Amino acid sequence: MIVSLYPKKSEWAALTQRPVLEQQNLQSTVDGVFDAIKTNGDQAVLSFTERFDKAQLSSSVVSDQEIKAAQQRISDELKAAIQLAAQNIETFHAAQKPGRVEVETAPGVVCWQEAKGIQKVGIYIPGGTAPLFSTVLMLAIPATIAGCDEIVLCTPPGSDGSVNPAILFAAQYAGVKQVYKVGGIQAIGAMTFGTESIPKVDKIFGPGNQYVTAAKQRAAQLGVAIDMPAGPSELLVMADETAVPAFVVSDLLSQAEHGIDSQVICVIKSESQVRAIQSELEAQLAVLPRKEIAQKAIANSKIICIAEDQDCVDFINEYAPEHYILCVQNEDFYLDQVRNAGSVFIGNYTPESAGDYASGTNHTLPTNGYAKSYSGVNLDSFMKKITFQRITATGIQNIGPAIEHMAAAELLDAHKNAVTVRLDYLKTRGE
Ligand code: HSO
Ligand code: ZN
Repeated sequence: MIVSLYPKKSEWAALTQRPVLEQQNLQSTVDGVFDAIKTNGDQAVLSFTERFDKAQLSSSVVSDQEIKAAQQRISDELKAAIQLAAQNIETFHAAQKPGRVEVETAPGVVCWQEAKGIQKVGIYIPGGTAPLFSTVLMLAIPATIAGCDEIVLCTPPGSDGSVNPAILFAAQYAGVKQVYKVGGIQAIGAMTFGTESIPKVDKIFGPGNQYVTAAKQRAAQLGVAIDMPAGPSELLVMADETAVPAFVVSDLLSQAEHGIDSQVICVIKSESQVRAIQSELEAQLAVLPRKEIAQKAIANSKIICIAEDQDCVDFINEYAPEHYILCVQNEDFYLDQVRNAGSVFIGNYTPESAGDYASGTNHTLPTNGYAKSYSGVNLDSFMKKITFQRITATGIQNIGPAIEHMAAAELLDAHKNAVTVRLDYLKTRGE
């Protein structure tokens, strides 16, 4: 890890930067795949699956038999763990249900707002080095609670054409009825245009590599909503002397093992903590199965020593971490001042893994500084709010003249007239 001792504020901009990945021009690849899917539907999808995932399939649909077979391939312990996690996720997201808001803003003018589930949502679950079946729960459970009519799940098959059984189990457990073996750009393209077998959706959720992210961006331009711009996982730990170094390091590594482009930051109050963290890091890294990956991420990662609490807080808000672990004595001060973070984990016994799997909060969170302006996925992400209004004769008499004046000032006479005809009508009836 890079160590930075008491950096000047002028150095913060560089310290809050994320590792920059070589960006190839992905957009032309995305366009090629999208065009083919738009014209040739399933046939194009299957041929891309053969080309990119090396799987020869006659259909992308995951059959009921495959889902049943998956149940048998998972241990009872894992099933029970998934069920516990699912319950907590369900409890926390169900509590987020918004109520109806109704107000009589002026006599005779009643306005109200109701939240409705987005009709069709798409969930993308990547394959790759770790099959993240926990993400199935994080996306499908809130979608169900929100009242989405259709949940479409796409995930890439292995070269033998099979899908990870835990992904299938989690999908089935969370109530997903449509699962397709399709990954990468072709999955996003299929959910954007719809094919003979894969439905077009209204909003696409889920993480993915650079190709998937570029495809989601193109989908957004084509009118399909997306959850947020996704990037590599990151974690910032704020630790004073009350933090246990072994815990701090275990958390740093838990995010570092996601990918070589992950980044972890440890902010400490005193340079006397550096040694303990570094030696703990060496010891824990040495025995980590995903050491190769974590090591590369750790090379991009930083220990930053900042003496004053206010400066620590300002730095953290500037970095805007996806995950923020707070392990300090004066936690109230820090909690009071938090402005930019995806999800906050407080105290020695709150590892970030808890939020990744089973405490109940969502793990789909804004990365790359987007925590300054985006929320993580939550129940609201699967809903839209519709406003309603009903205005009585008295109501239009109350607010009508103001509307007429404003419309005239905007030079929009037809707008004004829509009020005038009604007010005149009421006048002729003596009301
Ligand atoms: N930490 C990841 C989510 C995850 N971790 C899934 C393990 N499984 C999101 O930043
Ligand atoms: Zn994680």
